[in-house]
Amino acid sequence: MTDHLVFPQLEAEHVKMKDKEAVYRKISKMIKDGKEKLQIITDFDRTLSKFHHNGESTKSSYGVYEAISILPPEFLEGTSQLYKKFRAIEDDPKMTIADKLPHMADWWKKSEELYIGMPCSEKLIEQAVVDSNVHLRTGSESAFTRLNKEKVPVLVFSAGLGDIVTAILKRQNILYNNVHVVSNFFKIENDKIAGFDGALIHVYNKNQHAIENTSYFKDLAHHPNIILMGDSLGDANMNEGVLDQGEVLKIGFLSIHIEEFLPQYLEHFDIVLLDDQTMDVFNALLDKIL
Ligand code: MG7
Ligand code: MG
Repeated sequence: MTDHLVFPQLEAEHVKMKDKEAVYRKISKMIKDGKEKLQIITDFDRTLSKFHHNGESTKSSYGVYEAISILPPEFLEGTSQLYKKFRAIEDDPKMTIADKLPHMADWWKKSEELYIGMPCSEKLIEQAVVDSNVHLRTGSESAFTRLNKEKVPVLVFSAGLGDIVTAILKRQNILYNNVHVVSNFFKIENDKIAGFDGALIHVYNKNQHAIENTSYFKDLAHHPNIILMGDSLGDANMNEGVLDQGEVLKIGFLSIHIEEFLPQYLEHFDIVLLDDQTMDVFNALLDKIL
């Protein structure tokens, strides 16, 4: 029964739940089923990475590439104008997902047009990651190390730049072989970006893409229990491609326009963490399940 389960981390003031009973019930079942039945699906930008660090907002994987100093001014000017226009829409608490969707598709498409022809090599990406100083949430590394040790599959599902995401995970020494990255990877020809491999993943089509990419989930049919983590409302559906789902526990990180967004986040996520730049709740869950 759920009343035996003690979870001080869930009782903290910044932890919000629409249905606490249901959360405790799901966790109890996940503990009972154990690590063999578990898989993790997580977003990257502002989920595995921090939303802010020392008062500054953390660069997204796109932002890491755009900080490369040798890029032509037209590219920097173009991407920065797109960012100004579209980031405001992405973060607008008054617009619905349906209102935002065409704008986000537009942003990713216009951005791709600017990226085509830009330089790219493994060395350039590595250097960009070193220079960018992206901070992962406190406890991300230790969580990944434990998940690897216990052989729990982890899907990093990102609408950002796959080459950058992969390079960051590699640099942090957490690109273990239980970690799989689904994202926008560059098509590279003669050290130049020729476009992206496959259809673009943006913030609000992660559900469709999950379904299209079923070979990953097919192999994981024996891992029906899912802990999902994201910072965008669009992340809440990343589990849609999973066949035969068991318990699904969704954790949402909310760090801006908190009051305005909270009701929507409570509808989409089981647990909402307000301005929490750590993986403490996730690690506490792993303490119990692994
Ligand atoms: N994001 C999405 N796009 C861009 C872009 O072209 N430039 C920059 N700097 N950021 C971008 O992981 C997805 C996140 O990446 C950002 C097309 C969005 O804010 C999105 O949440
Ligand atoms: Mg994100």
